[in-house]
Formats: sequence, structure tokens, C-alpha cells
Amino acid sequence: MGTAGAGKSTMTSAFQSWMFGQGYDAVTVNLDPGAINLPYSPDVDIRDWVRLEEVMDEYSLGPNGAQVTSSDLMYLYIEDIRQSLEGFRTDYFLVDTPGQIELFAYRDTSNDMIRSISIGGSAAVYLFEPHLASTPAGMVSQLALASSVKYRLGMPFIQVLNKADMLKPEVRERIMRWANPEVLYAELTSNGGSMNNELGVGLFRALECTGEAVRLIPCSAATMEGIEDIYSAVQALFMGGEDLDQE
Ligand SMILES: Nc1nc2c(ncn2[C@@H]2O[C@H](COP(=O)(O)OP(=O)(O)OP(=O)(O)O)[C@@H](O)[C@H]2O)c(=O)[nH]1
Ligand SMILES: [Mg+2]
Repeated sequence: MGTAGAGKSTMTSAFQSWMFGQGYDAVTVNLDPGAINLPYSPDVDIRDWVRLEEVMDEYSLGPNGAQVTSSDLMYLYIEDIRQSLEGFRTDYFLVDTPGQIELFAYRDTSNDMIRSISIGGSAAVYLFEPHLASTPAGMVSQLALASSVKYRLGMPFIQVLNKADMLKPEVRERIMRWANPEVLYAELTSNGGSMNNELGVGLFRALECTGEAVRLIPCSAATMEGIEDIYSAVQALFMGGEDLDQE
């Protein structure tokens, strides 16, 4: 998951390639009814049931309204999709989600669908767009969005600083230092911070209250950096760090 253009589809493709390279199996699932050119061939494809263009035509909607309606229409096919997934003998499903996170993650129907297809446990991998997260104010906004998605989904949540290859080393190091909330707070409230106001600080305080550090795994589909770290984070969640395939 992640904001529009955060690299979800590219990561799905790269992750599957990495899995194959390691000798693991992984099945790809596309849940974006509006996907046009996917960089992978989905094994299960929501477009077999619901297509954004057809929803736009049929209900005379624009792309965003159609995305909302599509989320609700997908719900009608939950059982079919679930059966399709159950037809695969695999340990891992990699699920690519639609671009507009708010049109997807905040809807009850999407939540029900995610729960329904969570066969044997699942985790959300949330991709942060690096340019949106490279200032203290941008980071606080991105964290607030990610936290609200996490709150809606109620499932294990892995946060990724995606497209890390696009960040200058000094910017990247600065972002990683924000794992310490005191550092982020100091920069947010310093004269150089662009969000030196009560709302920004209040938002930061609300996030701080959750007691969660800003853990971001730097990752890139372009260099394949960090993909193994996501895999290890998933293993740690479900298998206490032991590799699923070595069971
Ligand atoms: N440099 C770099 N570019 C990337 C990376 N991952 C994706 N991109 C580029 O980012 C753009 C968006 O990638 P997508 O994978 O389509 O992003 P998405 O989140 O699936 O987009 P939507 O489904 O439209 O929301 C494409 O031009 C990709 O080539 C990466 O790791 N590094
Ligand atoms: Mg996509």
C-alpha cells in the first residue's frame, strides 16, 4: 500500500522476482481495478471482475468516484476472489492495491475484503514516497496518513522508505535520524522547519503518544536494496524470525 505513485506495483514485481531468485514461491494479486500497464502479470487480477473504465461508463462517474464504487463492487466478488486465491498452493501472496490510498483503505468494504483474503495471516507493507517524506513537516504528514491507514486496517504494519535510490545520501541519513522522535521534534520546531506551528506539533505529539518509533526500512525496486529486510520483517512477525520455508 501507499500513496499514488509510491511504487506499489513496481515493488510487487520486484518482490516477486526477488522471491523467485531465493527459490521461494510467491503469487501476485492485483487489487487495482484501474491498473493499465502493470510491470508484472498478476496471477489473480481484480480486473477479471471489476474494471475501472467499465464502472466509469456504466455509472457515469469520473475516475475517483469510479474508484470508490469499484471498491464497493469488489466486495460483491469476495467469495470468488477468495476461492481463486485458495486455488494456489503457495506460502506467499503479494497484493498490490489501488493508487488512491484514501479511496481504498478507509472503506469498510475494502477492509472486509482484506480480512477475507488474509489467508493464514497478513501484513500491510506501506510505502512512503521519499520526496513527500524528506522534510520534517512532510514526514509528520506522511506518518499521520500511514497511522490512520494502520488504524483502519488493524493488521501488522511495515513501513518502507521507498525509492531510496532517489535520495541523496545526506537526505536519506537525515530521514533515518528521525527514528529518534526527539530529533524529529527538534527539526520540526527549529527555525528551519516549515511547520513551526501548533497543528504540526500537535500532530507530532499525537503520533508520539502511540509510543511507536518511526521505523522505516529503506528500499528500492531499482537497486533491490531492502527487499530482503521487508521479507525478514514479515518472517519476524509471523515466524518469530525463523524462515517459513525451513519449517
Ligand atoms: N527510482 C525509482 N523509481 C521507482 C521505484 N519504484 C517505482 N518507481 C517509479 O515510480 C513510478 C510509479 O511506480 P508504480 O509502481 O506504478 O507506482 P504505484 O504506487 O503502483 O502507482 P499507482 O498504482 O498509480 O498509485 C514509475 O515511474 C516507476 O518506474 C524505485 O524503487 N526507484
Ligand atoms: Mg500501481
